[in-house]
Amino acid sequence: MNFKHFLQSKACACALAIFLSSHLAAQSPSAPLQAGWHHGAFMEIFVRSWRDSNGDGVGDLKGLTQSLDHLQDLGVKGIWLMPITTSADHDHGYATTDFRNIDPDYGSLADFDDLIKAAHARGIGLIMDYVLNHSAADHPFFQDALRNPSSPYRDWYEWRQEKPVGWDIWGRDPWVVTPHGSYLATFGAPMPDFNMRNPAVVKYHEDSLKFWLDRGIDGFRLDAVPHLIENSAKEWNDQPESRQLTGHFTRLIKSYPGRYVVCEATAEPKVYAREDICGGAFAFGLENQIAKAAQGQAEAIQKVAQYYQTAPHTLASFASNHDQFAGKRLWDQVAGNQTHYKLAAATYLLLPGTPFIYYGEDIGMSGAQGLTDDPFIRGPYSWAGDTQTAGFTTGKPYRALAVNVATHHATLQTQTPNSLRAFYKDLLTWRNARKSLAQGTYEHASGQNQVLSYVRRWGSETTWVVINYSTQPADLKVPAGLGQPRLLYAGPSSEQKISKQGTIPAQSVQIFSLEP
Ligand SMILES: [Ca+2]
Ligand SMILES: [Ca+2]
Repeated sequence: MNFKHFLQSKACACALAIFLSSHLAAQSPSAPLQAGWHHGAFMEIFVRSWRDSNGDGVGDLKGLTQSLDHLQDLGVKGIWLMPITTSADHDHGYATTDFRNIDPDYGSLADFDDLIKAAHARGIGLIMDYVLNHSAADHPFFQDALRNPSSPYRDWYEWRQEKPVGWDIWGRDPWVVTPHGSYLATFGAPMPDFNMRNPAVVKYHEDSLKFWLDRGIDGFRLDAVPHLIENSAKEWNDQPESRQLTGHFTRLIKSYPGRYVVCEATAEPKVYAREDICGGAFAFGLENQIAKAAQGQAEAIQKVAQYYQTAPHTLASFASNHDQFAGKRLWDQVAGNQTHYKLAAATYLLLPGTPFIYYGEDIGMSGAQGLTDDPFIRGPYSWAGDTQTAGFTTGKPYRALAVNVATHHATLQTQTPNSLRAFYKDLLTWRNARKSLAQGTYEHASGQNQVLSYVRRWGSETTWVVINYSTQPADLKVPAGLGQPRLLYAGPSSEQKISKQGTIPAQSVQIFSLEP
């Protein structure tokens, strides 16, 4: 009998029940989630483009809350929300104007509380972007510092009376000249860098993180952490002080039970995945190999096979994200080839590392019509085939819809056997069912002859994954001494049965249990 049944069966023990349930709620605000929940797949969601609940053409938190069943059905265990705090950019949200409030376009704090509760009820954890390095130039603190050199907030930012010389960050001078001195803006004039050596700024961020943790958020995606502290014109990227400070914030977040941190650290993700810095970091560099491997490129298949032999398993793998430097949407990377698309998905969903599926990737969504750069990959989610609204809004979508909205949308994808979404769902079902796939070892990895194969073990459970990227069948070579293979799954399509004993069909995925 579990605890819930005990309470239900003992009506006369209601006083005890009330005491225990309130006590438990106070002790562990993240109790609704299973331990290790963050080893399940996440979806990265850009709320502005996910679902509009009120017809203003802009996605919002209520729209997300109303569509959680769609995510639960897919099998995701976590959601990464791109910034939902009040911002000056009215788009991506990384130019924060209030670190402790919800962007009015997205709703209210009450909507946020409802979202957390509804997500937890479905076993889904929620992490949100938090931007440590900078605020918006429109933030009241910066505006005060800009206008008044004796402002108490002047030392919250990086001001110099004389503009420093010799700086070059990604081909640009990061110092912005004003009538009262120059300020540092690594990501451009609208986003001034905080002075992260100022204890008052660190305390402010600590209190802001606690503000969200106390509301029940399950963790954070920490933005641009190698840029927290700069030392000189030549020593600005990934300084030791930035690593130390990131570790400080991670420890604060993880002082709350069950919380998860994943960092954006593009140059050195393996370092930032260390427990003393972030614990989790996006596997930048691997994403470039995934689509290439899916298209059968032998060198990329070998690189994928080798990656987690040395990389920490706490890294977070992905095929694309909201930044164009990480590549176009997967659909555009593989030029709409659905076989390649499925092989790319299998490549990262079954490996170690926490998979982060970019919203729309589950339905084969393409880039947005007529747009370029980041907006191209941040279009409204295609809920239905309506070429005016995509089912995203009852009004006019704020941004152009996906090029392939008529053919690739959630309604059709959920109804169609062998759809891309059905394939994602199959693989997540196996990942969720087998702890060896979610958290196990990575052994016997091989990437020879366009076949990727490896073994994952957790306790007595052993899983063998084989992916054949070639257009020809390949021989199966069972790893010696690990038991007899029993086929659990063969795909991507149901037509792809094992052609004959001891071979794997062309361009297919097979998952085996290895048993004594
Ligand atoms: Ca709206
Ligand atoms: Ca900085």
